Amino acid sequence: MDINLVQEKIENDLAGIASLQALEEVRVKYLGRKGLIAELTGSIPALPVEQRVAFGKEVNALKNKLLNFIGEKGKALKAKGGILKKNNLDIGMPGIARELGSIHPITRIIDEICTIFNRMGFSVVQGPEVETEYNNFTGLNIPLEHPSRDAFDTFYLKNYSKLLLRSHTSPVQVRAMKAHKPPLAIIVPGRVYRPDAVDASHLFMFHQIEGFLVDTNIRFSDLKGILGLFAKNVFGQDIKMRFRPHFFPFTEPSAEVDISCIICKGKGCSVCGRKGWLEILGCGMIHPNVFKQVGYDAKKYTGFAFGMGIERIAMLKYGINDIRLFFENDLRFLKQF
Ligand code: 2NL
Repeated sequence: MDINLVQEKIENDLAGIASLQALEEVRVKYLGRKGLIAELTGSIPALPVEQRVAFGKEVNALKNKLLNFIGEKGKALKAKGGILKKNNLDIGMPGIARELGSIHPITRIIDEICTIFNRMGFSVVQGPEVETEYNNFTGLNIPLEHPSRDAFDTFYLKNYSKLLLRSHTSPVQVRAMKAHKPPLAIIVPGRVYRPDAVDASHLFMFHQIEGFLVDTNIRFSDLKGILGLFAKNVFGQDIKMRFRPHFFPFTEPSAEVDISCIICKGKGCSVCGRKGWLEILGCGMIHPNVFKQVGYDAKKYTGFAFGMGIERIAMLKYGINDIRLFFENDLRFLKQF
């Protein structure tokens, strides 16, 4: 038997050992009572006399090498096990999977709409939810006798008769116009509050995005162009759009904007009430009285403004039929966005 070949084989065997159990198996295989070293020692008497001493020395050297290696390897493996034990670390245990959150559908729509207007040069501005009666109504040309000023339609703060929870985001725009001179292009997302009874299409709190643009020579056609780009970006390039005359105290002329129904493509279905059209927002040319309130020269400047309810846009876009779903924190609903 060639001792050198045996040694090579043993070295290969030992190299891959990673556990005390595997090491013990190798020890038995080579050093055990019926192991290789015992077999080699047993073969000595059968050798020619002149070879016995030299062969015996080689077997002995191999045995010592093995004992030495197994001893060292055993120490190393035990030390490694000790560290794992001390830190109470079980590297075989499955990890803790962290659940990923997702963006709330209302936040998602706000981000999307702000990005669209941002690309067209509008700045995003936010403002306080507790407002003055002046910023919420008077500055917007809403007359004293207007029903929206009634305590049934606006939350007034107890003991602060001039303060209220804003019923639309327009007061932020009044603030922006008072703070900056034209040209100005701004959109305002945020929460608004109205004392409505809660049902599938009403809440006492919801979200709006309003926008306006003021400069010299701004015309209704500019408004149509901007809103057309906006609606196509949100609802798809193939939608049609129509403007119906309407009335708002803060714009003149005013309009409500419909898009062709995204469900039935205008044929008429239950979502659009068989009309083929879905109302998405209100808009108009800013009333000269608003310009007067904020100190702009109404002869020099013109501008447009628009406002929309975010929940309504989200419900149309995602096919949601109950506004309450947005605020019930039911993960089965929220995880879909
Ligand atoms: C709607 C309609 C609208 C405005 C909001 C506005 C703001 C200023 C001046 C003039 Cl500071 N107008 N905002 C104008 C037209 C319509 O909202 O149905 N919103 C949900």
